[in-house]
Amino acid sequence: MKNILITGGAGFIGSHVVRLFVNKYPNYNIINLDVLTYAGNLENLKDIEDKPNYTFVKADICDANKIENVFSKHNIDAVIHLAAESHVDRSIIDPLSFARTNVMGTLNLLQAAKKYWDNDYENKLFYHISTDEVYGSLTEKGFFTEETSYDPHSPYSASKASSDHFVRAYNDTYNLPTVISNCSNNYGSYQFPEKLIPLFINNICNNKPLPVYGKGENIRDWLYVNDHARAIDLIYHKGKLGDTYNIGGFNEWKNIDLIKVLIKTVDKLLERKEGASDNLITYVTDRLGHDYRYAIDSSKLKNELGWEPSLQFEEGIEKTVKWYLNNESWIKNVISGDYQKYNKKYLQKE
Ligand code: NAD
Ligand code: TDX
Repeated sequence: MKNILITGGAGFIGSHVVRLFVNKYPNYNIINLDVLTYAGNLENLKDIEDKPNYTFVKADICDANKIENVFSKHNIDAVIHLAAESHVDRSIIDPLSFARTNVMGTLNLLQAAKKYWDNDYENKLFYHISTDEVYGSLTEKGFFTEETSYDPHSPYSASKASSDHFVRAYNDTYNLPTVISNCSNNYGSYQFPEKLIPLFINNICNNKPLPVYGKGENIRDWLYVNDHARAIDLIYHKGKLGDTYNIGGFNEWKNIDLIKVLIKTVDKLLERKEGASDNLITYVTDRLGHDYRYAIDSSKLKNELGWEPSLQFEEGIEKTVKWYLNNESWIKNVISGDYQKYNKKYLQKE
């Protein structure tokens, strides 16, 4: 049995990674460590919570003593680190909590791994999950490769860049076996409805305004969350120690064009007249320091490890919209805050 600590497993991407590992690898013990911030929802993992190879631990990655205890109690062999404050708009309002969790929290985990593994690094791995935003912003041309210099602009991306640097420093300085991946924007089920896609799907359903920042001309590169989880599985098992892998779908969309696809898809599935929701588009003040364009070159991951996205965007978006329409109670619980009751109920059961 291998004991893998996955941090942030109650969040959007983490829940997909936990589910994939628990179901695919019955010989791995998956320890999901999450402090359950506003973004952590144990309901996301309802279908696997009773599996024998799954354990949930409520803990803050900034609590060094607790993290050390978790390493020794569960005899941790590997870490897949996703826990983070992840929303750019929140980082503009409250940069300090991003530094605390994303920088200090990551450092705590690195320290615990270094101390607990104590130079016996055979079959050990610290896998850090990061973002394409660390590379900054592109103009019309070019892509982020693994060699692109870091140039973060928001407090969120600056904190993620800092955590990436610390992970590399532990590899360079102490030989800690690490690997990093930097992924583009994810979409899919269980995403907290503060991010563009779930927020807008919900607003279209409920005839609420769609707040488009600036002129809606910023460009993002979108990847289906299950394809990110598949890439993490592959990099965890086959990635070269000390290396970085970019993950992206070569799938760039101008925000306003993506929003039109969302409107069309929701209206079609709700059997509304074509164009019925177009008037919901509302241009609002731009995000401060809004990065213009992200675009990932993921050819290293394709050429070295054979990964490719499994879904075309139109198919992924339709699946995603259908999921939110079929899981109205999930989204209602998240918006009303009632999902916290599920978290409490689950913790009482523990
Ligand atoms: P999310 O906000 O949905 O989930 C984050 C999870 O981390 C939550 O469950 C939260 O409770 C937990 N958490 C936060 N602070 C914690 C702390 N101090 N201790 C323990 N747990 C804590 O985020 P996400 O979108 O799933 O992103 C996961 C990771 O992937 C992040 O590191 C993010 O930077 C990275 N990433 C996200 C995207 C994206 O498009 N969402 C793209 C690339 C990379
Ligand atoms: O209400 C909105 N209106 C709007 O125009 C929101 C929430 C967003 N936007 C724009 C801003 C961005 O250009 O849509 C684009 C996408 O916004 P977000 O969903 O907030 O994502 P982004 O800022 O691109 O960051 C995401 O991708 C990289 C994740 O939140 C990060 O965690 C990840 O690292």
